[in-house]
This record gives sequence, C-alpha cells and structure tokens, in this order.
Amino acid sequence: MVAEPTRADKFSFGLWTVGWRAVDPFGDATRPALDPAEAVHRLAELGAWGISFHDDDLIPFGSDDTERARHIARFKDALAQTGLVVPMATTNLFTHPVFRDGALTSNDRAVRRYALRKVMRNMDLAAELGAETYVLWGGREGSETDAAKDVAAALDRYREGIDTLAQYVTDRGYGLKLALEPKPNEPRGDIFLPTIGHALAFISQLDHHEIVGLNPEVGHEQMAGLNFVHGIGQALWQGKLFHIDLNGQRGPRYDQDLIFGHGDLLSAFFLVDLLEHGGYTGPRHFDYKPLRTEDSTGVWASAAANMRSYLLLRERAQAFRADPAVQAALAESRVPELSTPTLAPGETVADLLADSSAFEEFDPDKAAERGYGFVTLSQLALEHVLGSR
Ligand code: ASC
Ligand code: MN
Ligand code: MN
Ligand code: MN
Repeated sequence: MVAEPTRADKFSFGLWTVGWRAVDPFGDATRPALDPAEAVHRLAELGAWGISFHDDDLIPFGSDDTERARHIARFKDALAQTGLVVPMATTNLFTHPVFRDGALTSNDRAVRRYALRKVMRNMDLAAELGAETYVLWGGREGSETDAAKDVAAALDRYREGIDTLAQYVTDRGYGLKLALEPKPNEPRGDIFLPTIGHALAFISQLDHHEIVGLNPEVGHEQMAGLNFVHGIGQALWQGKLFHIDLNGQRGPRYDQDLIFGHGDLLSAFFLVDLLEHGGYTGPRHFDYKPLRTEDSTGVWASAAANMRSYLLLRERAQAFRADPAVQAALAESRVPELSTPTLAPGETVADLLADSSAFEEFDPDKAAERGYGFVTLSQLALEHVLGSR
C-alpha cells in the first residue's frame, strides 16, 4: 500500500498551477478563478506541505496598497489555519505587455529598472512569509530574431540584474537563496539560459554565485531533448539544486506541464530514485497545469495525482534498491566501481606513468571482450516500475 502524502514528504504547489484557469493561445478560460485561500485549504487537506506564488497570483497586478494588504492578510490567515508553509516565491515578469521584450534583459533600460523593483517588492513579502528560495524564471528574456539582441550585452544585464537582487537579499539579511529556472523557448522564440548547463555556466560568472542556484523543471529540459536525470545529477554534484519543478512532458514540443509521471515515466522513476538517494532535501514542488478539459473536481484530482505519482515512484525506487537481484546486477555492471578514484590514494602522475600494468602490459582487446550487463539492469528497473517484482 502506498502511503498517503504527509507534511514530511515536503510536497508543494504553485498557486498558479491549481489556479490555472486554462486560458491557452487558442481558447478562453474553462474554469472560474480560484480563491488563493481556498487553494491553501484544499492543498492542505490533500496532504501538501507548501504553496508558492508569483506576486501577481496573490495580489492582482495594479492593486493599491490597501487591496494588497487585504490579499496578503487573507492568505496569511489561511496559512495560519492550515499550517501550510511558503517555501518559495517568484515574480511575474512575463504577463504584462511592459515585459514584451523581457524584464532584466529588456532593451529598454527603464523596464529593467522597473523589473528589479517589482522583484524586490515581492522578495520583501517572500522573506516575511518565511520563504527560503526565490525563483527567477526568465520567461520573456530572449528574442525571436537574432537581429534584436546583442547577446553579450543581454548577459551583462542579466548578470547585473541577478547580482543586484542577490545584493538586495544580502543587505536586508533575508537569507533567501536565488534559483534560476532554465527554459529553451516559449513564450519567446529563444530564451536566454535555455538549459541547466547554460545556467550553471552563467552562475559561475556572478559576484554572488554562492547564493544563486537552480530551479530546473522536468519539462523544460525535455523540451530541449535533454536527459533531465543527468541535468539534475550535475546540478546536485555542483551543489546547485536549490529547488525543483516536477511535472511531465512528452518529447520536444510545446511546454505541456503534465502531471508528474504522465510524461516520460522511466525518466520520472530514475529522477525520484536520484532525489531520494542523491542527497536532495528541498521541496518536491509541482509546476504543472491541470488539463484544460477538467472542471474543479479534476483540478483537485490532478493535484492528488502528482503526489501519488511521486509516492508510488518512491516506493518503486526503494524496492529497486532493496532487491538482491538489482544489487547483483549493479555489481555485475560495475556501477559501484565508478566511485573508485582512477588514481590510487597519493598516486602521482609520475606513478601512473611508471605503472606498466596501466598501459604497456594492459591488453585492451581482452578488456574489450566483456559486456557491461546494462540490459539486465535496465529491465530490472522496468519490472520494478511495472510492479512485477
Ligand atoms: C514560473 C515557473 C514557470 C513559469 C510558468 C508560468 O515561476 O516555474 O515554469 O513561471 O509556470 O506559467
Ligand atoms: Mn513548464
Ligand atoms: Mn516552472
Ligand atoms: Mn511552468
């Protein structure tokens, strides 16, 4: 029996996910607006632990100070009543037409300054609500024509923007960490920092690189045809997996934002295995869209489905790890051997050069004879995913 979700599982949802009214480029909303306080209550009832938001999800754009305070107070009441926490917050730098050419990298300097202030204002609220992570998804940072952007200048401005925000967080003593979210395209034809790899390289150029990491989204890497598990593996290896957006995607096409597990299932299995065994302790955050076909019953069913997919896959990953046949297959495939350093402790380059067994006496033809047994391993994983072992 799969466990029901509990707070200890650290499941969180974007307010914009369950609250998505299903407006798409071709059609109007199919669902009414969702009251943020109701979202908090329903998610808490389903066993979620946290909720995240863009400033404009909670406080409609253009609200005056009185309205703003009222929206925040209602949200805080709902949090207090349910015990739901706010682990992360982010900024909407994409809906208003002022961001048509981007926010931190708009060609218009005044727009860039306005964007920084919009982020800072919501960082104040994020800190007040106890968030640990502040996500920056540069949805409009990009172009449709290469004539439109000086890429080096855009990256200079992106770096300036992120460093300015990191400085703000540090000056205020907020303790917030910044997490950049890569995406290759949509809504722009091409978006800057398109993949985990680009974003990691960019972070290395920041003054405040220590407090800046990543919020990778499953579907965004898969839109670029990349292996999400490898991307997460590298982000963890570099100590930069600050947060994660879980969802589903079927191949390189528009951003589907499917329920977690409803896209590439095998990849989702290996992802959960990695998160559970690879040292990630942060939120399991879902950034998905309830299908446009669904009414509110379907919305809450989809929220529950995300958590249930994760728990099922976690159970399957634990069974996979515990299976003696899997342990034997891992050994046969020499997977643990990759953790043995290539040079012996204290061995120098000169020692390696002096070791005739490494080269002069090494028989590459002989070493090439043996297969690695990965088929057996892969099939064992499949059988565990299917519940047949
Ligand atoms: C985010 C985030 C995204 C986008 C998208 C907005 O904050 O993580 O992927 O905004 O969900 O629709
Ligand atoms: Mn997405
Ligand atoms: Mn996302
Ligand atoms: Mn999204």
